[in-house]
Amino acid sequence: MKKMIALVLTLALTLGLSASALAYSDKNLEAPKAKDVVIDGDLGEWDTSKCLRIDNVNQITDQIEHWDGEKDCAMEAYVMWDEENLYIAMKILDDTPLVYREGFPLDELDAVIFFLSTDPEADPERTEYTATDWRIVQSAYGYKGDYEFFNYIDRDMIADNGGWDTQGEYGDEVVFDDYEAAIASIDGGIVWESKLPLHNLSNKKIAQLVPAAGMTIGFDFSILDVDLPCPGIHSLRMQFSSELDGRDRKPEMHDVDHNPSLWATLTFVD
Ligand SMILES: [Ca+2]
Ligand SMILES: [Ca+2]
Ligand SMILES: [Ca+2]
Repeated sequence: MKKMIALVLTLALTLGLSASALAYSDKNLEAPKAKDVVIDGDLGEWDTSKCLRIDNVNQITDQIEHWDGEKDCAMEAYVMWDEENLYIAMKILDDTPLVYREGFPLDELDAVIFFLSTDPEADPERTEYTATDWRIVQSAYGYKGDYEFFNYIDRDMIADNGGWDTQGEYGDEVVFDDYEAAIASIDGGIVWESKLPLHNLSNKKIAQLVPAAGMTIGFDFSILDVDLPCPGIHSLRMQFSSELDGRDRKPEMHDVDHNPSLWATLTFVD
């Protein structure tokens, strides 16, 4: 009888766990409505009471041996919205921020990645990207207080990408129209403020997302950190939705690059 109970419990636990792991993570970020945001690297006009944090060892999905704690790599991110745009700001702690080298793939440098679905009705249990799932890599190059920004939108994992193909994979490219960004140095890192017009994530086949209060979408966030770019060195990677244990970490263990059901969520609020 005890064995039977144990078996039933194990089964229930297994089913429960696999169900929750395959319908977005419980982690959620609330995005307040934007009012008069100026993209200048100063977050004085932002509501920073709602934030997501990436600062925990459980969130490392690659190169755990290269993490020296929060001073090395950690971040807070904030999102705000209006009907036409997402505003995304980050406070990044990094002892050597904005390591960039021309010709390197952006995901082997200092970068951040936004993951989002532009379809609020998308099935949270989907285990493959669809045309309305986006993996957007952002990086920047700074020299004497001036910054250049680069976007890379990876669509290679999507079977039917709706005619919106991969762009910016070789770096040194601003893919988005009307994209605005600004960076300011802070103690131990940087503040990065940006505006992403949502018309960029649409075309004749892919409807533009129009945020509204109360709407929830699939969403996630990565930070990549490298402090010395050498060929073959991969960045340390941390993922908002990840809760991995142990010292053996590979991105495939929490494969948000291919499986949106592992993502967290974003809720638009007033
Ligand atoms: Ca500002
Ligand atoms: Ca670092
Ligand atoms: Ca770095």
